[in-house]
Amino acid sequence: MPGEAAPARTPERQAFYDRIAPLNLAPLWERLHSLVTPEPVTQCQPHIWHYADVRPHLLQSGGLITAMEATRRVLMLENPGYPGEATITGSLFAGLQLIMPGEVAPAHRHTQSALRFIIEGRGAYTSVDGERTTMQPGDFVITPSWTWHDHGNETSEPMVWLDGLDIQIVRLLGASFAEPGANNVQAVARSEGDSFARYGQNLLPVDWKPAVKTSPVFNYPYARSREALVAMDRGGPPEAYHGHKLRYVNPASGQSAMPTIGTFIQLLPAGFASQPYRATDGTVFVCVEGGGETRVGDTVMQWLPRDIFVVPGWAQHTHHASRESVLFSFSDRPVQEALGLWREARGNV
Ligand code: GTQ
Repeated sequence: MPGEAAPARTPERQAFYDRIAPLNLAPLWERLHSLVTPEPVTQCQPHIWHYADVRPHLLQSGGLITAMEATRRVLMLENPGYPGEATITGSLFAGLQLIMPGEVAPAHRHTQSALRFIIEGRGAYTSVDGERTTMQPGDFVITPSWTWHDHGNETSEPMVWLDGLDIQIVRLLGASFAEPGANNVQAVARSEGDSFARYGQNLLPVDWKPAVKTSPVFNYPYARSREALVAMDRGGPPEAYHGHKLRYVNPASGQSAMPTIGTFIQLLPAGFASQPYRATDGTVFVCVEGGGETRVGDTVMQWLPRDIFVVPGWAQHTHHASRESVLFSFSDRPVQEALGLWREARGNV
């Protein structure tokens, strides 16, 4: 096949490359095989962060710096294949954010979209463009692009959530803008639950037209998602590759709840083993309930509640649930689908 390996680098060719380098020119034929690969090639490695290992360090960070000074007190989950690059897959950022009792993470806005998946603690709030939502474990909360947001914890317990952001996508596209708010805590403009009432009940305000691509529902409570999964499990057998898997949607469009990040939740019945599967979107998973393992090649990642793990794009994998388990996940699938690039393969390679 053409392009499988670079042509020989003769002294005459090397001399030519050296002559053109000062002109900012380089020969494609030296690089073509590594740029246009027959299949996806990624630095992303499968990896798991066990919450029991991470938690003591996260809490220590609470004594090291305030949320106010840090702006966001987050320990980034850096993929070992991308050391120092603040990324968990090639395209997405993930981190664990801690808000201590009485703290505020000051208001700001940026073009990056963020998701929060609540890991520990209950009752802290995040504010999005003047509306607060109180967060419970397992809730999926959205901060849409360019919306003002501050977080606060008025409870007596530390609050921890997983942040997922499209930082690398926005950077690639050269579209990063950010600004601090005028006040640390933004004024409350609507009562809590307003968005959920208007947009989260299979109803929409008559004559309403969405102005943005992100879902107007900004908290998808775990209680609701879980209820749906349990009903599906009662209703019939799990699908062979995913168990009972649902995607979070924007009710205004039927598209993903966030334009750049796809979010999913799945129930794996006790004893369930998924069939081998791969897709081009590298995916971050959180174990919400249960316990089991995910196998990616020779790597076995054993997960318990609050553990976070990553499966690289195009890596064949299987999930094995030793107990009834719930996994939340997110990936760049909507971006790939919008561009006609997303692919999956079912069954053994
Ligand atoms: O909460 O606004 O993990 O701006 C990274 C960047 C969280 C946030 C992160 C952010 C935020």
